Amino acid sequence: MLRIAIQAKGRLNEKTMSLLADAGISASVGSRSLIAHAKGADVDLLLLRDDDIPQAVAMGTADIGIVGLNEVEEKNANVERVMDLGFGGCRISLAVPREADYKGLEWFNGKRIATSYPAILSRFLDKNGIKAKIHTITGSVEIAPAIGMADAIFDIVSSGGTLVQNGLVEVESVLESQAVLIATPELSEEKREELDNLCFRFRSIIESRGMKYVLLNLPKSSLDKALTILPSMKSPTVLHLADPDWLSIHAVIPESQLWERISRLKAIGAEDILVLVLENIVK
Ligand code: PRT
Ligand code: ZN
Repeated sequence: MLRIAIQAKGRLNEKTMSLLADAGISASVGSRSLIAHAKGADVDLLLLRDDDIPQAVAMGTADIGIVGLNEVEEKNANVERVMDLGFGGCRISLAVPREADYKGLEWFNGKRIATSYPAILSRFLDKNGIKAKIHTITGSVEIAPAIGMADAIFDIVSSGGTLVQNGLVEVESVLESQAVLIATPELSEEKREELDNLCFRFRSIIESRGMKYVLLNLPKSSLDKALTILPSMKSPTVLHLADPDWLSIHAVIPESQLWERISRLKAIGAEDILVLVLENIVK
């Protein structure tokens, strides 16, 4: 049985639960419970604050965990980084007041920087030979310069909207983060097998995200042109129809290219185009 530590509530909770559900692991989680047994899989979910997940996994309290890479790096936890999960994307950056005369990292010498990520920041400053004073605060880091608590901040940035609202400008991105799957360093052979199985499911789910399955009918004479338009995992599937002049084509297309490709296919005579949601790509 695998015990998986996940964020109890917060930004990563919903996407984590939906990834687990797509992989066949669902649990009804009561608002106060710390542990839940999953339905349909031999798995326990341990519901924690994200800050506590790296250590819980490092200590073996949980076998594996899903958490932002930023937390893993901050806690410097002794865990194996098993795979990137493709959600919860953000970066941790240094930002300074808009009016600052910023020309480069040396600006930070002698300055006070507010952050909830002192370990990552201090490693970065040391590496670059910058001597600054780190103020560790939890929550609302972005208001520190305006209230005179700090000269700059080091915080998570996603869209950048929070920085703009607080009159700050991002000057240095230090760590690119996303949700990652981590594992305790000494998994038993049996648990390693369960983990491999889970990774296999996660990979197929992640790969299929953003992909569409497209079926269409095409005049036989347009096949060569269609093959140059259609990307696919190997090459598109081409089937004969009862009408000898027509073919049925099946292909997997990234969502971002879908409409552009479809309009080019229509231009060469494609008809009856069906676009289907792809649940899994199993390789
Ligand atoms: O209660 P618990 O301790 O578990 O949660 P938490 O409050 O510490 O973390 P939570 O739920 O806010 O975030 C969990 C994880 O989501 C983080 O550790 C990151 O890995 C990831 N993540 C992704 C983010 C963001 N995007 C994000 N935008 N975490 C925080 N933010 C905040 C940021 O702190 C800043 O205040 O959003 C603001 C910036 O957003 P933009 O879009 O305005 O730039
Ligand atoms: Zn937290």
